[in-house]
Amino acid sequence: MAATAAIIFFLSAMVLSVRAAVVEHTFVVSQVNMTHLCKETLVTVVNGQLPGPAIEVTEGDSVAVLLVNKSPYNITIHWHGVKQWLNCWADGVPMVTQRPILPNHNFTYRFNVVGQEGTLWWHAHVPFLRATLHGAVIIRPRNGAISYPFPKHDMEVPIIIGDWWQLDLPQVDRSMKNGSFDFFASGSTINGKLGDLFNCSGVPEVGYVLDVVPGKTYLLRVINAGLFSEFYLKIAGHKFTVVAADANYVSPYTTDVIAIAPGETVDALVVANATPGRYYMVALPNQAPRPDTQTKEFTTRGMVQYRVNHSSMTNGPAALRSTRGAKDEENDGLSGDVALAPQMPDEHDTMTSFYFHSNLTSLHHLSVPQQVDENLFLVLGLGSICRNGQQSCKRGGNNNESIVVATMNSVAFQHPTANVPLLEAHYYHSGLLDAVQELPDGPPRAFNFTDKALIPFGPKEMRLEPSSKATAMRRFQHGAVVDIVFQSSAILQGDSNPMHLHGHDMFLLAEGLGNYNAAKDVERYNLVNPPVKNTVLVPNLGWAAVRFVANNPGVWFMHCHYEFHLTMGMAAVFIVEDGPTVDTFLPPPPSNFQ
Ligand SMILES: *[C@@H]1O[C@H](CO)[C@@H](O)[C@H](O)[C@H]1NC(C)=O
Ligand SMILES: *[C@@H]1O[C@H](CO)[C@@H](O)[C@H](O)[C@H]1NC(C)=O
Ligand SMILES: *[C@@H]1O[C@H](CO)[C@@H](O)[C@H](O)[C@H]1NC(C)=O
Ligand SMILES: *[C@@H]1O[C@H](CO)[C@@H](O)[C@H](O)[C@H]1NC(C)=O
Ligand SMILES: *[C@@H]1O[C@H](CO)[C@@H](O)[C@H](O)[C@H]1NC(C)=O
Ligand SMILES: *[C@@H]1O[C@H](CO)[C@@H](O)[C@H](O)[C@H]1NC(C)=O
Ligand SMILES: *[C@@H]1O[C@H](CO)[C@@H](O)[C@H](O)[C@H]1NC(C)=O
Ligand SMILES: *[C@@H]1O[C@H](CO)[C@@H](O)[C@H](O)[C@H]1NC(C)=O
Ligand SMILES: *[C@@H]1O[C@H](CO)[C@@H](O)[C@H](O)[C@H]1NC(C)=O
Ligand SMILES: [Cu+2]
Repeated sequence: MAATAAIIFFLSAMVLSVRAAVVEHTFVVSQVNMTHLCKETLVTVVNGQLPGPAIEVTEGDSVAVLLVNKSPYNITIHWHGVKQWLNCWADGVPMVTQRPILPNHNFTYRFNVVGQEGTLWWHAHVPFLRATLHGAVIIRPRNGAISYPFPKHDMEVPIIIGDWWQLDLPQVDRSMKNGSFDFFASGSTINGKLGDLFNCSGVPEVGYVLDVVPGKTYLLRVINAGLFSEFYLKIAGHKFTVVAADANYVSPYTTDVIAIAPGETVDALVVANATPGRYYMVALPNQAPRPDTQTKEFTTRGMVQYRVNHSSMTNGPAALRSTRGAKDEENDGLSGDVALAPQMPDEHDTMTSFYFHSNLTSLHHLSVPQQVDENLFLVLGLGSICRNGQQSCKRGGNNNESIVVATMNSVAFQHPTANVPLLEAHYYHSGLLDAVQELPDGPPRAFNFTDKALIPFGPKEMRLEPSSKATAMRRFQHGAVVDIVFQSSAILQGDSNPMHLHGHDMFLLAEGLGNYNAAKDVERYNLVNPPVKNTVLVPNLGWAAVRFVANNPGVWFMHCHYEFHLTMGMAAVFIVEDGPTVDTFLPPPPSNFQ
């Protein structure tokens, strides 16, 4: 009894101390030279690291990050998936929620992490610079290991999939906004390392190595920080048990492949139960098949390496700690062995991703609101606008007269150009937002959204190209229940679209291939245990239906997490009005706002 009481006392003391915790970081953004593929490249990073530092918190903690900008660029940091309850000011979208942090200036982000557990991440919300400005946000339950709703794990490992770019990224952004698109990364990475599928002058690149101890269980916190691609992740000889996605628990789902789109996170357990040896961990980008334009994409790989259990070696924390970099003297006997490679899906296999995503369900039954207040049908695709504000022009890829843009319901987002951030204009009722265009409820015209004949330039798609450009917004009453059907279309391309909503999670009610058809698809909605996501992958030539409750007052960005789509305009702003009570009102800006 006494012992139990002591333990309970100890736990509650721990909870109390945990509740009070403020996790502090200083992020110095600067440019450093890094050399890969025999080429020195100037990259913008936090604290000299790529990926940047992980923020590790316990649910309920507060976070304070002092951002010191020693780069030549305007910077903001977005805490991707963090709900920012009544704290839209800290959401980090330039000119939407805050003025950017100018070179040689600094700013402190303060926010609480409440009601979320699992893996999220942070990244610059500056076009393309997030390629090198990102890191993990790890949220552990308050009561430690006993609170995880899945078998105990021995070790946690972030697995961040990314790209290696050798281009001037802000210039890539400007070019894409001006209608040219031939820009590609030079490689893919796992935890910043390209791996031995890349070499220059015959010298292979260093790869990420995860040292494992036989019999131990590893929780992989997988993040796709890439700009352009969905990825398939596999480890030869091992299975994953997916336990969470976007910091929401899912029913344990055993699979040998993880499919992950930019902006998504997946937590998966891996048991080191194979014959001790070396196993490749491979990340393969996938893309829609022809007639879609094929982009230059790269597979990357790292290694899972078993430690031999010599009697002289301890099996304790020291062995568990080292997960980075091969320590060959402790791996004797294995380094010469041939490593096993996994059989990867085809790069054009989009079904494996569709099945992975549509098989996820929430771990628990949820109370999904049944009464819907607002319905949006958002058709995602490309289009074009005339150069220099002309009324009519040649379409069909005529780069001299028109610019190809990415749209929702044929509106491309005009990134705000006023000198007051939208959130500030909203908060002070400045009138700036009165004149802005509303995001339309549906597309301007109906067509066969997923007709593959629309992909190549031609008379059929050309009729559908004309689009407009506006800082499109949508207002929601506080507490409104909103249904959105996202429909990927085939205009000029048949890409999938990872749609990300700031400040709210979404119930993913259903998804399907082809054109959404309310008459039969509403019946398929999962209102019992739908997965809860901040980023919903809308399948290529298919649709996804989501529901969310607009209860977090503020001005929230909603956009595709493919960087080229975002830059080209696949974005909008959701304004959630204040509610009637104190705890439903957006408080005034923090004191460190200009
Ligand atoms: C990067 O390398 C270039 C060329 O070697 C050099 O001129 C520049 O000063 C370096 N920049 C930094 C930040 O180290
Ligand atoms: C940085 O932001 C300031 C103020 O918003 C703006 O005047 C300036 O043009 C921006 N600079 C760049 C390089 O975008
Ligand atoms: C942050 O900016 C303030 C005001 O410009 C300055 O006083 C302070 O020294 C800066 N801090 C750092 C760490 O750069
Ligand atoms: C280096 O890369 C080239 C081209 O991808 C490939 O053909 C070659 O086998 C690689 N060499 C090594 C040693 O990995
Ligand atoms: C490794 O060795 C330790 C002590 O030498 C032993 O307790 C442990 O069970 C061994 N582990 C495995 C997986 O063989
Ligand atoms: C996932 O869903 C698809 C389609 O419903 C099904 O055919 C497949 O077997 C499922 N895969 C797993 C691993 O459950
Ligand atoms: C655009 O203009 C350039 C130079 O005038 C010309 O060479 C090119 O053919 C034009 N492109 C198209 C698609 O009309
Ligand atoms: C934008 O594209 C047009 C047509 O290709 C080109 O003439 C113009 O120089 C470009 N402008 C910029 C700023 O790149
Ligand atoms: C739409 O296009 C697809 C693919 O080209 C075709 O299979 C389908 O029958 C079309 N649907 C309608 C309603 O025309
Ligand atoms: Cu998109």
